[in-house]
Amino acid sequence: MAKSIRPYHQPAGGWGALKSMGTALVEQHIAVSGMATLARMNQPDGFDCPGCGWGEPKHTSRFEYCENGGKAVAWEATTKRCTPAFFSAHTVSDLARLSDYELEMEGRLTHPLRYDAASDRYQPVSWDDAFALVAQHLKALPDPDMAEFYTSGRASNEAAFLYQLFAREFGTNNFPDCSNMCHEATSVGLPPSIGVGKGTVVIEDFDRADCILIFGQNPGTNSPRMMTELRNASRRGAAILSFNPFRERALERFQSPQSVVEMATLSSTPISSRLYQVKIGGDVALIKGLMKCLVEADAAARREHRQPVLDWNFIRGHTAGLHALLADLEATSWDAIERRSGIARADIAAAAAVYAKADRAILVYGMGITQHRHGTKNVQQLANLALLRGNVGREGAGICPVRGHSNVQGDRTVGITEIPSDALLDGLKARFGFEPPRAFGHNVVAALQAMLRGDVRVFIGLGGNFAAAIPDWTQTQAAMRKLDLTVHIATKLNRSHLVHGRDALILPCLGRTERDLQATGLQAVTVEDTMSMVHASRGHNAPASSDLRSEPAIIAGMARATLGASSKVDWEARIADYALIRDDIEAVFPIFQGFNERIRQPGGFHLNSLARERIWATPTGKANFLVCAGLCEDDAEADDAMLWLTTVRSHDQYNTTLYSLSDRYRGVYGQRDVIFLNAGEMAKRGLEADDRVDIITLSNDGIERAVRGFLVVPYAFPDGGCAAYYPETNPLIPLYAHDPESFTPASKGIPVRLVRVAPSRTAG
Ligand SMILES: Nc1nc2c(c(=O)[nH]1)N[C@H]1C(S)=C(S)[C@@H](COP(=O)(O)OP(=O)(O)OC[C@H]3O[C@@H](n4cnc5c(=O)[nH]c(N)nc54)[C@H](O)[C@@H]3O)O[C@H]1N2
Ligand SMILES: Nc1nc2c(c(=O)[nH]1)N[C@H]1C(S)=C(S)[C@@H](COP(=O)(O)OP(=O)(O)OC[C@H]3O[C@@H](n4cnc5c(=O)[nH]c(N)nc54)[C@H](O)[C@@H]3O)O[C@H]1N2
Ligand SMILES: [Mo]
Repeated sequence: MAKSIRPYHQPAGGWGALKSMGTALVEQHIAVSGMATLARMNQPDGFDCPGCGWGEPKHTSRFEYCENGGKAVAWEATTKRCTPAFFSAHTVSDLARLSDYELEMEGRLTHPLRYDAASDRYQPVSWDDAFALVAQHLKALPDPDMAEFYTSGRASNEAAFLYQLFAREFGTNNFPDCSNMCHEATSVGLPPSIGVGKGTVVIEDFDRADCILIFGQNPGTNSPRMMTELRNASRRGAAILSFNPFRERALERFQSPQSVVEMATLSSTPISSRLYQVKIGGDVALIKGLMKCLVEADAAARREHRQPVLDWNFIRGHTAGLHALLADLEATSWDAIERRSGIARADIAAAAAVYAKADRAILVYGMGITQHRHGTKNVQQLANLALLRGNVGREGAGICPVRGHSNVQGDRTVGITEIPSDALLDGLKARFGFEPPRAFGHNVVAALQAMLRGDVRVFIGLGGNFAAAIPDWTQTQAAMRKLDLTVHIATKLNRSHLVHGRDALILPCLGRTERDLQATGLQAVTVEDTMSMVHASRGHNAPASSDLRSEPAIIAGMARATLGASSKVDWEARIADYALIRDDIEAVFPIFQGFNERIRQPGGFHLNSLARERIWATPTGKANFLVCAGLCEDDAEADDAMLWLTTVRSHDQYNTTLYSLSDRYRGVYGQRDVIFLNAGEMAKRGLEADDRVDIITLSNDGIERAVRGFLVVPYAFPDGGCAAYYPETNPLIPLYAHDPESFTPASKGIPVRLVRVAPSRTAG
């Protein structure tokens, strides 16, 4: 697609979405078979969409998929193959010059590969030799904590459980996880507040809510199936308010590809009643402003003997800490709130009035909230806002963190965590009879810090694209190259396979759309969505190559080779029949009681969340209002030229996977090296549309971090901020720029300055 910038004026969704999905199928050479595959997606007997973690309404509708789910399936079900012949034709240094887009467009990996330093090529290796190499390196470590076991959130519950079992029997709790870069602020922030680290709503709650607040989340792109709920809510007359620096198109107007009428008449549904363009990092200020309005309105209502605005029955019966919160709100000036949030007091008051009027409200949020140095504080202030009106543990109301990967939540539930509870470790010990390590392990930031210190020798990645997803590439990728062994269990070639250790393996696995045949027959796996619904997933496609193995089988192969005969786990039996793994999960985690039985119910089953029942598993036994001092100005240097940079996803990418170089809803075509900022900020810097700039981090450790030659795109964006795409801007994110509580990298709040590139450099 030719490079251009053309503002988009259509509603989101609609014919553009169908056309784009069709193009994705054709590009992967699967137009006809692709449609058959899609028909099985999210159906009772089919596979779970490998795209996002949004829930499905009971798996009933005939075509329960969306544009981007369709692209995720096309990406996996492609007929293109990346074979040993391809690797023998290219050195790894050559491959490193290809773009991320080109690497993945080579298609599905077909054969296990081992890096050969003499020829600088990946060469075929047998599965047994690959497992033996893993074992050799792991057994050579003086300390099991010198290995890192990374997980990306597509792994099934069965694969994730076996993976943590292997690593813990081997002797470490080092589980850096994609979730550490994603919703960790939720996992850390919500438990002290409401007693669970997950959301409290189920999908049916969206049918009953009067009001939906959406903070820092872009559903039209990243969880398009959520648009069905939002569209229905909007048509019922529910108020939808969005708080986002971008005017995301799908938050304004949506044409449902599943509505015959909208598609035929080219009509569409307005989504947000109002969109508030909050400044980058201004959410704590905004939320404190909203709470201040509620408290003021409540005082006025009580003076005038009208119905109170705060839910006093709930507050008195179920919460602790209100007085400290009130004192903090009192001490926060409107001046400071307006300055930091970028939203006028009158506008905040209008939003608060809508929220105050709603009997049942859902508070939705995404990466705009979690990926900040104050991500945990953001999450907790948002919970305060919900608690003030008793919007937790009631039908049609609740807190809804929208998870990313399709099973990232399940992976955590079944034990992928670097900070295991005693209950988890005791459960493993009781079931398997080995002594699991008790010391806490590494999250992503800690793993990278350990690599930089030289304290890590082996990295194993269960899916994902670690080297591209992490911050601070120049430093962190250099550290990865010094490892003794890197192992990637993957479906497609990506950057991480090229940023390799001295020894390196690529182990190709089955995808979710494919048949998984083991000794006792075809296997199903299970996943948990963002609403805590657990259900089975069965692939129907023929595997991309006869040399692929399933993720559980690869993990078992590594485990058997490493732990040998002394292992307490019968790995073969579990691979022959995954139902045995589910029995293990049930034995270790009592909430999975009746697991194998319950996944036979169509639509699966719900993992109970105590907060939904207003049982508060917190130290006070109550839901806690938690105070954060100030407005989270973070520690940016006072610098006039400074802008906050937020790194976001385009409409045509899945994390580090690029489906194309365009971003339809933001009007960007054929390119990704662009930076969005507003006319005022451009004028201040003497910039014009089409200028190119270097983006330079205001680092406080003396290391220069820059990306070069980005095209300036004027955009109605709040003052003081700019936006660019992830992962191209990951070199700008210092490893130290993370939330000190959850260790989430601050991908949505990096202080930068811009330097105009001399036209002579642009000309060529
Ligand atoms: N098609 C597709 N689907 C996906 C993914 C994908 O890449 N492609 N990724 C998956 C994964 S792993 C995840 S975690 C989710 C991510 O889904 P989202 O949470 O939607 O992630 P982002 O696009 O990174 O950013 C979300 C929004 O935050 C806004 N934002 C940026 N900074 C701020 C801020 O300071 N305050 C506020 N209030 N808003 C801000 C951005 O403008 C953007 O609209 O989607 C999942 N689904
Ligand atoms: N600057 C910045 N950085 C970010 C973010 C941001 O918003 N801004 N977002 C962060 C977030 S929210 C996340 S979740 C991480 C994502 O980090 P990761 O989860 O590590 O990255 P992905 O891009 O999702 O991984 C894509 C790769 O997964 C492999 N894969 C796909 N399907 C399968 C499968 O079924 N099995 C196996 N084994 N492999 C498979 C393919 O080889 C593919 O190349 O990035 C984080 N990094
Ligand atoms: Mo994510």
